[in-house]
Amino acid sequence: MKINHHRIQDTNSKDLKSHQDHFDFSANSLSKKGVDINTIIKKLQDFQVAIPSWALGAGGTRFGRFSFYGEPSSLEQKIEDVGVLHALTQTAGAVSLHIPWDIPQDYNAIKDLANSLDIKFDAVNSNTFQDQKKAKESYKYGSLSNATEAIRQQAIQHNIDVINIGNKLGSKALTVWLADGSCFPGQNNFQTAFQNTQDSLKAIYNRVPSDWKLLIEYKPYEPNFYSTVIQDWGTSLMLANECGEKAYTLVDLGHHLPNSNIEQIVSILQLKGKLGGFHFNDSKYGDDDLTVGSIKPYALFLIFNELVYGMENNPQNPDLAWMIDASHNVKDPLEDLIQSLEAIQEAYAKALLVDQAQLKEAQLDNDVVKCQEILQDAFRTDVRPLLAKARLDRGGALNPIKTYRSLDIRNSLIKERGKNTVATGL
Ligand code: LRH
Ligand code: MN
Repeated sequence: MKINHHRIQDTNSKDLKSHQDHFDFSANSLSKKGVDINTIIKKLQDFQVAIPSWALGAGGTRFGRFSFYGEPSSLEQKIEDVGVLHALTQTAGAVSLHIPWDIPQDYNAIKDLANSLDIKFDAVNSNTFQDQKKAKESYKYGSLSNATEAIRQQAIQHNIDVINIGNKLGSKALTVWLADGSCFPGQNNFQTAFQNTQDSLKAIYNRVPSDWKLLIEYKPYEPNFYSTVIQDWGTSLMLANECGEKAYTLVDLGHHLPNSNIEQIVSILQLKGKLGGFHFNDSKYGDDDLTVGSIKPYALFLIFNELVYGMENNPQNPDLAWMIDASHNVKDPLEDLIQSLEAIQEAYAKALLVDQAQLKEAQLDNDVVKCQEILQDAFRTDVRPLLAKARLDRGGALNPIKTYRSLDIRNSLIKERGKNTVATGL
């Protein structure tokens, strides 16, 4: 399904007047504060987030999975759904594939389809946390960390295969997340598991093309519940440093123990030039993969405040890979992703309103109250008219959820695909 831009403009027409009033008010009050609106709008338009190919169907847990029908049952249909998100939001201009869930059958056809929808291929993800039917070795007790060399070799070769697939699509990064770890004390030798992982990552690193990045994703637990080999940012950083300059850490917001100060982690990784990218989502307890900004919007704002500071002051850190990693148990996957994209844009826009020079001055004066006032003034500013303007000027929807519903897209997808299609992924 491809959305015709005129249909989006039609749905916008009813809200254009009220949008203009809101925008004029915002532009007026922000300009009075010396804010350069046009620069912010340009930065919002340039901020493209990759959609996870594994999160376009209904997610599920071990307790159950409830479909939304009309799910994409092929990579082509997944790319089309990302196209719908991008047409409405103008900020979903990339997709991140997960292998083997999304192995292209016809590379040229897939690339042409993505091109026609202005979708780029961001990082490709390997998968050594599940056994494939025809696989010779099992990853039950680990992959890159496994004590058995034949199993490590199979996992290394899989990552090399994923690089080759990404290369044919124009991707420029490989994301490695390992479930490797243990469920009980004594089950693993921590040092052997770490050393094997380091050596295996180096073998993969040596096959990473010169203009690519290797993104090493950490996670404290699940599916292992006693230890995880790449458990935290420090471990990921150590492994990235051991690999070399093309290796970086990947921060999945849901991969932190309760009350972790993620904005501080982000700040220091940028200072060290080793922050490679994000998997945006939100969570209340564990790796809940909930809608971005739905639980801790202020924490997301504080992370973007560090990102804006880092993008201005840390030229040693490369451009970041912006990706969503979510799972949808009770929401229409496309509506959930639209809300996540909105929350990311909102946090970024509010962070761009922070007067970093004024904040630095207040910090040097130890004026703690003023520091908080500067941050919260930005956080409490309604930036939604700026987001809408950024979308409108690029042909997007003033209100993507409203347009998604008034164009009755889910039912059109059900008519086209039926009720029994199931998307590959989580
Ligand atoms: C692990 C993870 C990783 C993906 C998987 C789908 O929890 O965040 O990024 O490979 O989800
Ligand atoms: Mn992730």
